[in-house]
Amino acid sequence: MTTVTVDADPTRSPAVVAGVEQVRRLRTAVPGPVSLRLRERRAAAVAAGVGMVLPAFVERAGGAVLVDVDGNSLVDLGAGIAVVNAGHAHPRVVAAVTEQAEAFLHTCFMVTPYEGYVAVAERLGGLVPVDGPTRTVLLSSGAEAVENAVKIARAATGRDAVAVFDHAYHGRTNLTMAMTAKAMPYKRGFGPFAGEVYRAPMSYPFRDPAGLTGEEAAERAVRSLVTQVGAEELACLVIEPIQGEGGFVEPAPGFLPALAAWCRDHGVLLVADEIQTGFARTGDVFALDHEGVRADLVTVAKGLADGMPLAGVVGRAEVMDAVHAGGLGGTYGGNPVACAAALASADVMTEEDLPARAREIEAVLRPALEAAREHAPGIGDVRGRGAMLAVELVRPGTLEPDAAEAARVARTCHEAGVVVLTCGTYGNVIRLLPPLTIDPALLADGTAVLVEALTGRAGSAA
Ligand code: PLZ
Repeated sequence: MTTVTVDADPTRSPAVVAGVEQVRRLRTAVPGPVSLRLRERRAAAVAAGVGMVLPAFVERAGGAVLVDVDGNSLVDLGAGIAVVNAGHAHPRVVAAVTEQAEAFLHTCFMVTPYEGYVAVAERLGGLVPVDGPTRTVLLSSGAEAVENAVKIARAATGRDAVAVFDHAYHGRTNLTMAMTAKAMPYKRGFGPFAGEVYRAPMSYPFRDPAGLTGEEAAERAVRSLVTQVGAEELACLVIEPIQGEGGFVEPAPGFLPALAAWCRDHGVLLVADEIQTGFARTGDVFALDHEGVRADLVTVAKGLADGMPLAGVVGRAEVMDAVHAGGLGGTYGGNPVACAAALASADVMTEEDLPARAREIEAVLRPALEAAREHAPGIGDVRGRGAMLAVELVRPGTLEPDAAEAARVARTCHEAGVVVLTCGTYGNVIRLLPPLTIDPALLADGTAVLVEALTGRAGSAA
């Protein structure tokens, strides 16, 4: 079997993170024979409803490299869907997890508390785009955080209705399915859904009429909500500052500030779902920071704990504390091992200046994607911020989504050992979410593979 090792700078030995060389190396086809056997076992034992992007079974991971069971080293430009922002198995995070696991694994914070949970709440209070004193509840998944944000907003306002947006993704539980826009695969057959959810048009510059400003798009959204339900019925407006699963839709400048102002004027709580955008991903600690917007409540998960399951709602103290004692919680919420990971993650984010790393990634990736347009007329749009970038693929010269082309590009990358994800209401968006600590040579290599997949020609990264 041939071994292909790709190092953009062969004069230099590759960086090593958590014992894993930061190179792409293919020893077999991807997926290889051992993965294919595991895929058969998976099919016979795991529910068919659980999706799979790339059936290469992982044995080890470090930095931005996944090593599979066939010995292939894959470049990870997905970070487990924007989770391992500090990189796979960051030594600080692993050490914190190990130390806590040796001390104790669980008590249930609602039964007998521990300092880690409190420390995470303190830390989050200093990070989130919320004015004044904050309070935090910790949970285990993003969907659970969104559910709790709605509970809190209803309790604090005495109102029922929830505003969400076209293309929104907020989770797979019953309420969050209702809040999520896309039927397939998230909703079809799973209703009836929770009520009192109203959907407004999003600012989507690529698909909006040319010249529609963020303020005008916000007016359009508000008009729709007022027509459907009326401001006085709305407990909260829930929005991803840059939409994730829905297609990395970045609203026009001015959209979020205008919505925030309208919410403030009408007693509607602004809930920023920063589950995918949070923790340095977009080049700021949170995506709302970009325009200086402040929320009443922020939902966090994913990058919060770099791979340990941890989520939370952080919000203005008087809003959070409107809930009666015992009204919030869960057996595992704020698990001590996950809290230890979160504290180490926050240290890494600050000490390694991950927001700056995200901006550096953008400085490499965006020009490469823009340059690819010349040879890939199907690239309708290049968008996103920081290390959350995407290309939207269309039939050349139209707005007609080309999901088949997105699937082809993703498959080509996967076969070459580069993990990329697709997204979008129409399934026609290739999204890039590399670990923020990705080795520059590895990023250059992964970018070159992607550009070649998009254009059909070999090219350099920049
Ligand atoms: N809100 C903005 O991105 C999770 C979902 C993958 P959970 N996104 C990845 C899939 O197909 O299930 C997400 C998100 C935003 C909420 C969630 C939900 O977070 O931790 O998956 O529940």
